[in-house]
Amino acid sequence: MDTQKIRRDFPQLERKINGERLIYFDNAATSLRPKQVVDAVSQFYLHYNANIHRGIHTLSMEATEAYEKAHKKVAQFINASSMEEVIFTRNTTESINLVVFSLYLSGKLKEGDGVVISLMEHHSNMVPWQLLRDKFKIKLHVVNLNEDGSLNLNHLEEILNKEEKIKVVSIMHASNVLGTVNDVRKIGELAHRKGAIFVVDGAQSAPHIKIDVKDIDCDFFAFSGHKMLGPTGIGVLYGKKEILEELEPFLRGGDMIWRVTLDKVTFNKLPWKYEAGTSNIAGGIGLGAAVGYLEKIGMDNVEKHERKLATYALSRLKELNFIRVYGPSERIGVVSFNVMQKNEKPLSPEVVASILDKHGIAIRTGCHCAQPLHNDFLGVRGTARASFYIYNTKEEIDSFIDVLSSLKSNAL
Ligand code: C6P
Repeated sequence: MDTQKIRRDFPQLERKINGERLIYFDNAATSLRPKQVVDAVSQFYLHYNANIHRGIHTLSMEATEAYEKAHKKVAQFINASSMEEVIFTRNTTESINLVVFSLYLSGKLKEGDGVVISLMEHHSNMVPWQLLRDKFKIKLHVVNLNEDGSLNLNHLEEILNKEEKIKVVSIMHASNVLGTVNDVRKIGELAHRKGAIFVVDGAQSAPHIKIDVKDIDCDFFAFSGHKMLGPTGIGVLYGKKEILEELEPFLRGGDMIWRVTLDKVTFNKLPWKYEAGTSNIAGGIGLGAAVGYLEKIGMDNVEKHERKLATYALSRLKELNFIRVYGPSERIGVVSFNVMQKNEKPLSPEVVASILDKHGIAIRTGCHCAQPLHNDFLGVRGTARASFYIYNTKEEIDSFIDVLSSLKSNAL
């Protein structure tokens, strides 16, 4: 993998921030986009802009073909059986909401039924299920974590053995705070043994790890385009065909119908049954280009590169005894930490981030949309987080460590 060659595709990396060359370590929030993705989007807008599935004129057919081709590319990327199993949404959040409300509307979840999530979940895989709990009396069970930030599989088994009516297990593949990669094959096995539907939040795994939905054997897999070089406003929900056929769509209107009378509606074929209204056509085409870009590099190479960076960052951070790092040693390229003061309280992560920003280094701070994880497990209000991607280098990590080192004498 030629990182220097890859970097040339990302003009934003040339930017100077506060007089310093940008070091972009905020990839878990959103990645940068290569020229190839921006070009694919602008080609659509400049040369064959038209609505899809609605015209027989040349432009509409070209746009339809490109949009459908993007579904096919994504299907291949995650090893889905066909594009019928690939629904384009706005993002992971919308994908999970689609699952939640389609299951409820279809009567797959009723009062007294149970859903299992975990304490490490992002709000996107927590708040929609809480709505079912609060409004429709669905029971919500939360799996605890082990001390090192891995999922407590014994606790999951305990819940599945004890509770009779568990209908859904919905767990993240990789944590946006701890970097933990969950054993989704094992979790899926346990869920299916119970007869439950298995939903995976893949927002932090699809950009970084080769995904094979058949191998995971999940029923749903949700992810976002903008974290994997694609445009914002485009996301994916993979669903097993037989389940998608059976469920009712919750977003309704144009394009998702086959026939409408004043009394009755029949739905369009998959995946359009779940894509109501005019789609984010340019976004879908851009996502297709992003997937093509990643495939050229090879997802195994992407993962190897990031794990190397994460291991290097962890070893360098260990040199700084005033830094507390959260999460297990085996992880994807996400490192959350706090700078500890002499009084054992963390220095505000926002102060740490603004000092890094002065040196052109972009990281994220706060609770990363995982407040229960911070409050009930980490015991801190927030953390600072560096997250890596294909264009990041060890040298950038060295610069990051240099700035952090200076905090010992300057800030504490
Ligand atoms: N996490 C982060 O900085 P959306 O916003 O819908 O594209 O993705 C939501 C989401 C769901 N699950 C996980 C594990 C995630 O990490 C995210 C997004 C970003 O950590 C923004 S909060």
